[in-house]
Amino acid sequence: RTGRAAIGKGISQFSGPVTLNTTTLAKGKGFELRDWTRGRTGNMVVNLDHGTGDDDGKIFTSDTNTWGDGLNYGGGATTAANGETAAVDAAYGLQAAWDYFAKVVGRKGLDDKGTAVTMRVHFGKDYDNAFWADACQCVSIGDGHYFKALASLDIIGHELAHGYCRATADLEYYGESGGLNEANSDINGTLIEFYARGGSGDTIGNWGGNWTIGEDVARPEHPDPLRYLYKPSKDGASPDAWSPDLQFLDVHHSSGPMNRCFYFLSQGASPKPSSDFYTCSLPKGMEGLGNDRAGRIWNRAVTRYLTSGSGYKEAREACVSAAKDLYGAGGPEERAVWDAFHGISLGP
Ligand code: ASN
Ligand code: ZN
Repeated sequence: RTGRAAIGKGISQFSGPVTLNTTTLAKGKGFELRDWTRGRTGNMVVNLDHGTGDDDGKIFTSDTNTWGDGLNYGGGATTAANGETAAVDAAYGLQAAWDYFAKVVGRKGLDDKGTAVTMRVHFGKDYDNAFWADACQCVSIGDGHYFKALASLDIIGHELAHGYCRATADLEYYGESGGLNEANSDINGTLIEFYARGGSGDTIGNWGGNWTIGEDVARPEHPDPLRYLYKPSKDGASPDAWSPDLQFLDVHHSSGPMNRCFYFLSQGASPKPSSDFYTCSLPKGMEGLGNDRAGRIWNRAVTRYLTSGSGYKEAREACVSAAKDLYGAGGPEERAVWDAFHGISLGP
């Protein structure tokens, strides 16, 4: 181990001023973006400097332990601090996800063994995506072109949740299991955003969590989020309910019904249509459990019951079992699981 744990200050693009756990190097050598308080060998943020492939990148360093300027990186850094901004969001997002998994899901890192994770920023040129890779236990983040830098809390949470899924249910990335894999990432990405920002979820695009994915990285010329958990069909391609055709869709669309089911489980549904766009209606209506209970049920399903070939029907059984384990059979939690799945046309 090199250096000692230190506390730095960052100005992020998507979360304002943040505190970062960093490292003090030997005397006079400055600081680096390595977090010895999370990850057995220290979680790191590295600069790919537009590289791709297997490039390890260079860990971010600083003389002052102050990082970033909060401004979007527009295909080239305006200043050294501007080049650090995506690194600040990446470090902060990883901290938030790590703490969420510890406190809410009861896990030591993504694999429950505390294996360190690396965030790789400035991946490629104008790259409009971010992705998880198991081999390096790392997330790669593009600077974006159509989008802003792909470093918002929900997107980082989404990608890290792919690593968590790989270490647990390992849902195969096609057909219904692929839709559940994507939904697990959208659900946990959203829960991580709420964990870090708070809020009840009834504001869109404001400070505070929300039930959309990618709203922060959308540019004003085309401000739509990538996905809508509360009403997936708003993206023009995802279904709101389960059907046998689901298995043929792209996994980022077959995730829709599970996303909506989770929204119902947490936030409930009104029996009558409402003018509040976040309030979904179902003929029966239902009470929601809130993020804590809904998240525990979902994540117990993922860690204990779902397997690589599971589909939607297995997801319902898994969530019922998880609710019974955690809260007892026949209670409001088990009831809410049945109602939420009924809300996506799956079961009584
Ligand atoms: N950002 C995408 C995702 O995590 C990358 C991919 O297609 N795997 O779903
Ligand atoms: Zn994904």
